[in-house]
This record gives sequence, structure tokens and C-alpha cells, in this order.
Amino acid sequence: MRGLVYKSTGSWYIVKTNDGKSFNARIKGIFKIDEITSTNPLAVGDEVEMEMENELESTATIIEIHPRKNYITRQSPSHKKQHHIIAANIDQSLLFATLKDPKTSQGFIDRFLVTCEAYHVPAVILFNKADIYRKKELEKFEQLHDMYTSIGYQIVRMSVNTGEGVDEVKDLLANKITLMSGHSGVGKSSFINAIFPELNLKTQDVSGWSGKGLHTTTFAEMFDLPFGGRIIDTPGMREFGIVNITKQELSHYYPEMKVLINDCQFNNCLHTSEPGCAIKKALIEGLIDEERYVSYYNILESIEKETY
Ligand SMILES: Nc1nc2c(ncn2[C@@H]2O[C@H](COP(=O)(O)OP(=O)(O)O)[C@@H](O)[C@H]2O)c(=O)[nH]1
Ligand SMILES: [Mg+2]
Ligand SMILES: [Zn+2]
Repeated sequence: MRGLVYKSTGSWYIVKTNDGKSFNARIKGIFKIDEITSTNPLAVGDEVEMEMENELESTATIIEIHPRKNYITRQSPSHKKQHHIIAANIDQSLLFATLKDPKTSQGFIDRFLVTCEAYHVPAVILFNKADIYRKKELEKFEQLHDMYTSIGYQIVRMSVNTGEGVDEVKDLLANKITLMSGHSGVGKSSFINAIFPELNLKTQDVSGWSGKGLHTTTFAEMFDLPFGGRIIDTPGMREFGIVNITKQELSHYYPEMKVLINDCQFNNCLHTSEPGCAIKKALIEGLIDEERYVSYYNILESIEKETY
């Protein structure tokens, strides 16, 4: 029987069949998956084939994984060369960002966008907690809004507290598998609770004192939405490590740079100090955002370090 992985807790997986039955499933045998080294063979969103183990106990054995449309990984915090697959077969990714309490840096947003571009996952950026933005944050929002929309990204100004933008985001979720990401404390669980109160996810304040917070928030989990569609909550995900991207590739994942790279004098141009660089020229002319170039440069440097 065929099923979809909803949660992974290490060696056990919660897998749901098409008719909505949940199984506790384990892997049997060795899985050869793509050509990547990952610390987890299966992830939330994977389509699998299972055999019933015990019908009464709803246990099953996973015998096969179906080919993935895409997947998103992050670097293992302890082994930089290894990655951990966060989720597979994603239709889109929503990045929850905030300009205050806490402040999401543009560098973080850009790393996220690069990861999405590299894995072919469409991305939308949500600026939550708009209710507490003052003049400074509102100006910053306008600037980021204009810059990101000019290079093709969708931006939503949102507040779970006042409801601003919530329906707009809810509409984006219909009939899709959506990965929710962003720093802890930006309002992901609050948003999910606002559109689907029955789920009653723990928000930060509660999990903080329950003592279970850290433990229960390590694994990504998928939820069915009552109005169609599924969301994947990724609690505790502090950052995306950029994995498997070469220095040469990086500018391909900046849409505003990608359209210019054929105009560089050298076809292996990294757009730092090479002569005849079309990207540097566009930067000087103000056609490429300075902060975007800074984030490009920082990611480029981090790739350099990892490759010795
Ligand atoms: N002012 C304000 N606070 C919010 C908003 N959304 C969430 N919060 C608060 O931010 C904190 C963290 O929210 P939570 O949903 O746990 O964030 P998560 O870690 O991303 O899941 C909680 O105290 C929420 O009440 C919002 O739109 N405005
Ligand atoms: Mg949360
Ligand atoms: Zn160049």
C-alpha cells in the first residue's frame, strides 16, 4: 500500500494512506536514495510503499520510496558535510520573517531564497507582526517589499494578532504542500493556530515553560488542512545551511544576477574582482541591491571555507 510520510521521529515514521489511515512504520533493508549523503533516509512528504505488519496495532514496514519531485535539506550542525533532509515533494515554501521581536536579517532571507532556488521550490516571504512595526520598520518593509518584488518574489505583510494578510496567506495554502520556515519566535505556530484552531499547536510561550519544548520541536511534521492542502511545520529550524552549491553556481540562484551573467567577460566570473563583470557594473549603476550583493558575497565566502 502507498502512503505519505507525515512525521519522522528517528527510526519510526507516521505514514498515512490515501484513505486517511495512519500507520507507525519502520524501514526495512537499505535504501539507496538519490546520490546524496544524508543523515535521514526518509523525510516528511516522502511517498512510500508499505507492507502491513500488524493491522490491530497499525504498524507497517516501508519497503520502497517513490522518486522525489524535490527536497530541502539543511546542514547537519555537527558534520558540515552531511545533510539532513527537512522535507520532500514540496509545492512551495513560506518564509516567516519579522522586522521586530525578533528581527530577521536580510542575509537569512537570502540564504533561504538561494536554497529554494537551488531545490526548485517557489518561495513567498511573509513579514509577520506588522502590528508592532513603527516608522523605522515600516520604511524597512517598504524597501524590502519593492526590492524583492522587483526580482520576482511575492511578499505579504501580515499580522496574526490583527488578522492583516492572514486570509491572503491562507489562500496560498489551498491544495498545496507548503513548507513553513523561519526563525523560532516569528509566529509560525500562532499562524497555523489562527487558520486551524483545532490543531492547537504549542506556541513559544507555552512550550518554554513546559520543559518539553526543545524535545518536541525537533522534527518537522505535516498537517492536513481542513480546507484542502497540507502544511509542514519545521520547529526549531535555526538556519538553512547552504549545501551542495558550488561557487560557480551561486549567482544562478539570484534571479537578478542570473539574467546578467552571460554579459560577464569571463564565463567563470564569480563577480568579485574580475574585469568586465556585468554584475559589478549593475551594482554600481544601482540595478542590483547592495544588500543582495553583500549576501551573495557572504555566501560565496562560506562556500570557499567549506571546500578547504
Ligand atoms: N505582536 C505580535 N506577536 C505575535 C504575532 N504572531 C505571533 N506573535 C507572538 O510571537 C511569539 C512566538 O510565536 P510562535 O507562534 O510560537 O512562533 P514560532 O516559533 O515561529 O512558532 C508568541 O508570543 C506569539 O504570541 C503577531 O502578528 N504580532
Ligand atoms: Mg512553533
Ligand atoms: Zn561577473
